[in-house]
Amino acid sequence: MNQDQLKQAVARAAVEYIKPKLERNSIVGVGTGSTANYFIDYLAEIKGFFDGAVASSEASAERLRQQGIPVYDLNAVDDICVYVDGADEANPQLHLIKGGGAALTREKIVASVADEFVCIADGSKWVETLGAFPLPVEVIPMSRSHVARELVKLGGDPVYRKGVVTDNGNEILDVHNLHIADALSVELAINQIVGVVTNGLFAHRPADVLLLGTESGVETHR
Ligand code: ABF
Repeated sequence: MNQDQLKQAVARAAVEYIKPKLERNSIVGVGTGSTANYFIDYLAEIKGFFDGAVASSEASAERLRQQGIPVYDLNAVDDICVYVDGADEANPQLHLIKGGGAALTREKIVASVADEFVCIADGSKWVETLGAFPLPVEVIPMSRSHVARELVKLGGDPVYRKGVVTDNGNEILDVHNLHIADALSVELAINQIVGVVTNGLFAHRPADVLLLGTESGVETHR
């Protein structure tokens, strides 16, 4: 199977995984990216089983609407039973790097509200130690150079993602060469830099379940 087929397999597995948990009034949190896009397409097949969705990006909201799934503002819902989203890296503790698609802030918000976070990823995302994938950091535009200097003090090499403006009107720094042995500490340290909106480490709110697409099938990690 190629990478795309592995993404489809985990997206399909996620729909099967969440289906028994859904009730007519359930709201599903939906992430961003190519794996999440497959999930949206398969989710449409069971749209009678739940009420609607909260999306982590404008792009996913648009795709959900096109599939006939009602999209709610997060402020209009009390509860999200499950959030399904992809990742750029995942380790055995189910700590993640996310944000390659620049949607990390909304992803972290929806993940923090959800009762359960189901991560879906092809096997290329599985790592022992996070950090080979550059860590995305969303910054308030006027603080970009200041935040970059502080990230250098933490041992990283930040690169401005030129031409990208997030759904929140902010900018992204991608931090290279971080060997993240202690994701909990690094997540906190970066959050402490003034001007940082969010960083792409999901360690304090890791995935609850990871559905990982491999050649031998979809593995479930908890
Ligand atoms: C989002 O999509 C991310 O946080 C991550 O950056 C990305 C994964 O992309 P893909 O599913 O296209 O590999 O979930």
